Amino acid sequence: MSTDTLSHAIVRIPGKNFARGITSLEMGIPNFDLMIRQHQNYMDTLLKLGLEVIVLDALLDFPDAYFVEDVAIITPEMAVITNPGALSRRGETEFIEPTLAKFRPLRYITPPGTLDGGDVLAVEKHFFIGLSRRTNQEGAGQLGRFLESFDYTWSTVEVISGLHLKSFVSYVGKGILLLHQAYADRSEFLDYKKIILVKNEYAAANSLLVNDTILIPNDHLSVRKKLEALGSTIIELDMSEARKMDGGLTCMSLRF
Ligand code: CIR
Repeated sequence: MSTDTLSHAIVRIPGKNFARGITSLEMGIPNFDLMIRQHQNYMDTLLKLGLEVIVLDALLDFPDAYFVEDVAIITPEMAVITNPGALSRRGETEFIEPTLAKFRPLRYITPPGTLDGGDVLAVEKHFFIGLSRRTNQEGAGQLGRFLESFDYTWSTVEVISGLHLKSFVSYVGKGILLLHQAYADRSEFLDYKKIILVKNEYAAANSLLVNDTILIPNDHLSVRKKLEALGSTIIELDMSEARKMDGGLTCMSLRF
C-alpha cells in the first residue's frame, strides 16, 4: 500500500452471495458471472504487471470480503490489521491474518478505534487517513502511531459524504493526485500537483497505481488522455459490477 515497488498482491474471490454486501448506490443488482469475469481480468492484469498474485477463497459468511483492501494496511515494515467500521465486515480480518503473517510482523487497530483500508492513501512517505463513516479519529490515531514508529508522516482528511477517502482521491505517482471535483480546493492537498476529474468521470477517483502503470475504470477518456499526456501507461478495466457494490480498483487487492 505504500508507494514502494510492488511485488505481491492478495486478492479474494467474490462469493456467490456478493450482491448481499453493503452498498449505498442504487445501480441495480450486480451479476455474479460478470463479476467473476471482471475479477479474473483484474487478477490477470496484476499478474501481467509482474506481481505475484495470492488468491484467497471466497468467504460466504462475509459477502464484502473480496474487498480485501479494507482489512489491512501494509508497509515494508509491518501489516496493520484493521478493525473495519462496518459491523458486518469485522469478522473478515481473522481470515487475512495467516496470509499477512507470512510476510510482515502484524499490528492491530483495536476498539474503540475503527479503520478501513479504503480510507488510507499513501503518497510516498506520507499517509492521508480519511475520517469517514468507517474510520474514526481513534482508529486513525492508532494507525498514525504505528506509522510514526517507522518515520512515516500522516494527517487526517474529513470524508464528508460517500464511502472512503479513496473513493475521492488517488495517487497516480510523480507527485500527482487524481481528485474528485469536491476535493479540488481542500487545503490538505494544496501542496500537490492535481488532476481534477470532470463530471461523469468521478469513478476514476479510485484508480490504482501499480509500479509504473495506472489502472483506471474503463470509459474514462478524458482522464486517460490527461494521464497519458504525463507519460503514464494506462490500463482500463471494466469495474461495473464491483461499482454497484461501492467498490473500485483499489478495493479488490492488497498490494505490497
Ligand atoms: C463496503 O461497503 O464495505 C463494500 N461494499 C465496499 C468496500 C469498498 N472498499 C474500498 O473502497 N476500499
